[in-house]
Amino acid sequence: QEFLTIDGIPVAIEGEKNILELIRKVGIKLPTFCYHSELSIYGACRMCMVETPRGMEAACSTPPKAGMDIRTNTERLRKYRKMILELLLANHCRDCTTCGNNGSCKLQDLAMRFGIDRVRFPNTAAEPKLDESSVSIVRDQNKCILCGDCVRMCNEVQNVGAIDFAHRGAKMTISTAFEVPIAESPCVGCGQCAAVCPTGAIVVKNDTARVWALLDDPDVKVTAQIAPAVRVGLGKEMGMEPGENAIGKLVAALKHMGFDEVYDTSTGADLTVLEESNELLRRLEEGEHDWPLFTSCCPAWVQFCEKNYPELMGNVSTCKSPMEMFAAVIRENNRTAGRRKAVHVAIMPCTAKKFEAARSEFCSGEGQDVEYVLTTQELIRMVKESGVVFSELVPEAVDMPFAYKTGAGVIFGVTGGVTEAVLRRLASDKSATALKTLAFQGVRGLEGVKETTVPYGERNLRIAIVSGLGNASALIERIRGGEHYDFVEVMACPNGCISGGGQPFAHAEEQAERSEGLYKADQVSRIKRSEENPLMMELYGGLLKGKVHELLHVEYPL
Ligand code: HC1
Ligand code: SF4
Repeated sequence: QEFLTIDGIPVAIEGEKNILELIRKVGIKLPTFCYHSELSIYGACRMCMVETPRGMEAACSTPPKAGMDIRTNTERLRKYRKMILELLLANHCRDCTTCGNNGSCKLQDLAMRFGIDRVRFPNTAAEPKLDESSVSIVRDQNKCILCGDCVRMCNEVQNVGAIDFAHRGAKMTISTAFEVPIAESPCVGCGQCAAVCPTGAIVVKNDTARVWALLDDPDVKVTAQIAPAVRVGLGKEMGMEPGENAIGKLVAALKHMGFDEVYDTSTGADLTVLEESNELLRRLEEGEHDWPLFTSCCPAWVQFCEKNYPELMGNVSTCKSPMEMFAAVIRENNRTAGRRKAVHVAIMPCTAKKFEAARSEFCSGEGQDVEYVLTTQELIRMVKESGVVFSELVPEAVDMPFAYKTGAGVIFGVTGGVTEAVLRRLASDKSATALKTLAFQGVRGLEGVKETTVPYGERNLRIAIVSGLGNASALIERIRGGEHYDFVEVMACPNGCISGGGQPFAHAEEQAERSEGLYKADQVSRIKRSEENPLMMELYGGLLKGKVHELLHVEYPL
């Protein structure tokens, strides 16, 4: 075993890539702007400098060596860190109280932590330079500190390449190609750049004011649906444990804020399971299709496919996403009941859902089926604004007539969940043991690429589950190279919706807790298979009769 010392204490080296990981392992919160373990090392911000006998070194880009003597908190380092912060603040706006990232900004946080009470240099910050062209995210170049986290996320993890560094020296910025508005770039609105941005340079588009206005209108009935991943994504800001399931409190909070009826998107997911399994079965019976069948519930993936692999759009399931299936059913229910003006709002972990809601495919004569999408971050803001103490709310149940859901619909929020739910539907053995065995057949876990083979009748179904668009691209290249898959689940965000761009930012440990939270919710669900949801039988025998195609399926332009 090899050791080095950190602030005089011997620490074992256990395969860490850099000394930053070792320092954090022993519980020292070394500051960084540009370090994310899942991204390549950039070493630009210099906040993680430490002293070694060789001098000052950036901890993120220094591999550990036996015998190293590392100091993390010397007078020289403190001065150095303060200087970096002051220089950043010298050309950064100081509108913290009105910034979209107020309270979750690393620059603000570190300025406070290192006691920056004045900046010795004149402020040269330029006026805000907003790009509001996207329905999902808003960029303000003048709040950018050039850490490059967004660029590496968009290029390395998502393989989208919508943004990059442009110009040199003091003129350096992050830009789209030819500086076109972000909505005209290859961006798919996944929001992962906003999730890693340490300042307010990229934030989630804020629709809270519009929803408040709606809630105040007595002539409008406002309904809501809550996505699977939202319930486990609230975290400490709402007084919850990481990954704690807060669905009951969420319903109570929404009711308090003025929503008339609140439903669970998991009910919509049950519809998706039934439709998607039918589609797969039909394709298997017909046998002449191009393979595989790709899932369609993630709007950033659908847009990525449209923009980059249009020839594969015929392989993308015709199922609407659970959010849109459910919204169409709710609209139809309101129509047949002759209800007063009704507007539907979806609470999602996802920034791309804002784009999905606005697509013409999901609009009827009455407007968008989902009028507004609020991300988890926006919902947290609204709850805080309302004054409700979330942690003290008494949990409430979702409303009739759509109060039934299954565990299968809840696990949609984590990578592999859609596949597991579909396989539960397809399995001929409906025993509890078969259900448990399925969970151990390679569908669970937070790896970016999972593969499994499941027997079905005479044949074996080859299945791939990918999260992160970079992983999707790599798999598509293998499929183009001749590899065969029957079914492929794609979620654009690494780990699936639990890590959606609209969720509060979470490190790997908290993401694992969110995943655990959804599987626990499934475990305590009385009904675990979508086809056993009593509401499904009622819907197919009633409201959906003769309308399955119209309400539950979509034709994206090929
Ligand atoms: Fe998702 Fe889905 S799982 S896409 O990640 O299929 O956003 O949570 O609501 O629609 O159900 C998101 C989550 C969500 C849909 C479902
Ligand atoms: Fe790239 Fe996603 Fe950000 Fe768009 S939203 S710039 S695709 S990371």
